[in-house]
Amino acid sequence: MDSAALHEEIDSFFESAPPLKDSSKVTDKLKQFIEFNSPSSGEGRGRRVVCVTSGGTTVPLEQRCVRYIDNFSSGNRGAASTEYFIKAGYAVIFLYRRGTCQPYCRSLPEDPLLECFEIADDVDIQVRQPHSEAVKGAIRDHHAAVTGGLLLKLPFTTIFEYLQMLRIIALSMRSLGPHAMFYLAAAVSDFYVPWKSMAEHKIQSASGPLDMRLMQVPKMLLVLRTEWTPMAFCISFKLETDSKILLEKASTALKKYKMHSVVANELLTRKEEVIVVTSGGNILVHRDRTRTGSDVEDPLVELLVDRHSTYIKTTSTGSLSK
Ligand code: PAZ
Repeated sequence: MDSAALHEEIDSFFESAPPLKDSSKVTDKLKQFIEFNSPSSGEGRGRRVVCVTSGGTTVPLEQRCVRYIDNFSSGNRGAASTEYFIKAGYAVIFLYRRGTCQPYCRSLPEDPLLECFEIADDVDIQVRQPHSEAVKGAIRDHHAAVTGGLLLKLPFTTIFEYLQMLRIIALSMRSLGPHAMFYLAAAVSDFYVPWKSMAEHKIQSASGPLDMRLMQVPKMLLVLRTEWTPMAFCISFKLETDSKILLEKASTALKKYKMHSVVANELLTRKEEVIVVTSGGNILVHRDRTRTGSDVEDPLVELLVDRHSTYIKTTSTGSLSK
């Protein structure tokens, strides 16, 4: 597809999408967060800022949505990576699917409110003993990240919300130049029903089998990379279930969307290992199997932070164009 046709598709996607609720609030929050962490903030922070996307997008089938198509992602990758980026000194914009795994909450039980707390003497609420350390740790680390201006959390549900928010974030991060990074771990829908051709009310089963034509979601990675934030360091993810096609698909994405790296992972082994595909070759990254509870995101983020440092050095000495 040529560039004019792609731009036309993207414009039509945004024009027909339902307007993002609270978009001016989101823009204000981003402005404050980026100014606070910006190298030119004058307050000596000068942190790098990474946008971590996490969780899957939904595709509504009805405007007053009862049914939708979903993309698989628990949000564990994004939540864990956020913690490691913050540990490495980054400020994180966490663009996440509502209801998915959250940073610092990974070691809590699935239903933390009901499982971690109990009522004492019919009056006070207290933490139940086996969970006390995990709850204290989660509250302490989460609070420190948010109040310290290191973590901004922005939720999405649909593909429309996700792409509108990603564009707002990218445009806001432009001023950070090479200090900005995108770590695009969200599982983003490939097909969607355009808002204008979508049924308003719940589709009725009495009308027989459902025939539905889905349009392709325009590929926005190249536009993000070359127009929205052309100096940012960009990492995308590629998930496949068939190992035979994984690396080829990842290296096609690397070239097609001009990514700095593509992290290739298989559904079944994604928590054990990933392969970082770069123009200089592929790097296998696996979790430290000698430590129980270690995360693959630990060495992965370390590698990418290192590469980002090299990128910043080379762009500021002018030896690398974009
Ligand atoms: O969220 P999770 O930890 O369950 O899984 C992470 C992942 C597999 C969604 C992510 O690593 C990924 O590959 N995201 C991109 C998916 C895609 O190819 O669209």
